[in-house]
Amino acid sequence: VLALGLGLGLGLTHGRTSGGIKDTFLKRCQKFNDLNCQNVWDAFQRAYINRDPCTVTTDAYDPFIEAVSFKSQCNRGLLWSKTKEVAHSFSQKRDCLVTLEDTPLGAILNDLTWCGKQGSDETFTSGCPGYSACDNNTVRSYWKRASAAFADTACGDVSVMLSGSIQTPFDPNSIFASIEVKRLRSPKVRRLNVVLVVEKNAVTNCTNGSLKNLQNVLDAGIGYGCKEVTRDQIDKCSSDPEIACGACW
Ligand code: N1C
Repeated sequence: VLALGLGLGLGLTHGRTSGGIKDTFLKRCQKFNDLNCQNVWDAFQRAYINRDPCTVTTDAYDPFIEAVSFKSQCNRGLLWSKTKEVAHSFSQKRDCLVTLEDTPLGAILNDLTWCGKQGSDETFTSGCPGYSACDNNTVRSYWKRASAAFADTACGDVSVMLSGSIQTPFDPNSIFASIEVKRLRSPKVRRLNVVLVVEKNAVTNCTNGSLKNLQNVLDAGIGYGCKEVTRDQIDKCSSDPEIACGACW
């Protein structure tokens, strides 16, 4: 019993797919009319099938990323870090800003967990190592690779929603800091606008030290702006299409 308990606690059990993730994947994929979803699924699986779930590199997803290439998002790209829920609730209701999850690469895999196992040709959806359990984690490598592809399509003015409820809104360990910012290049990208989401429990503002670091690592020639915007203001704009996007903040 102790061994079983430990096994469960350490996440060593493997849940089998009963077609669950494949069904979800294909259903979400089919909303995008121009995709051959069976091919897309095959390319996706090839990244991690029959591999130890801690040895999947970002490159493993290259064929999948290529199968789902997407258009560039001039002046509409919305990045986020620690603000997933508010960023998506806004971008899903308003067309003026687009997150990775509004494109096939993000929409198909949002909130899913998957991994393979050496010696098996199945996809597992439980018992996969946790997000921070290992460097070449199957799911983490995917978000790193997809985020890089999304940042590569950014051009013009780019927005990022960061959280004013934490001490380090620009967290060097985040995907936003470690992957996306580095791929924003002048002159293709003109400006980065930080929307610092301020809720009642706010602990910081646009003078935050980590935001100075953000300005320092931006490619020379990319302009920078920061605005503190209350959660209420964002929600109001999400739900009222009459408000012009440019007047939201
Ligand atoms: O590490 P983060 O955020 O800074 O990553 C966010 C950043 C966004 O700009 C997105 O473009 O990277 C992209 N991205 C996703 O689109 C995404 N969807 C779901 C990164 N991670 C994504 N996830 C999951 O959210 C991922 O599995 C991981 O658990 C979080 C990243 O959250 P974060 O630290 O708030």
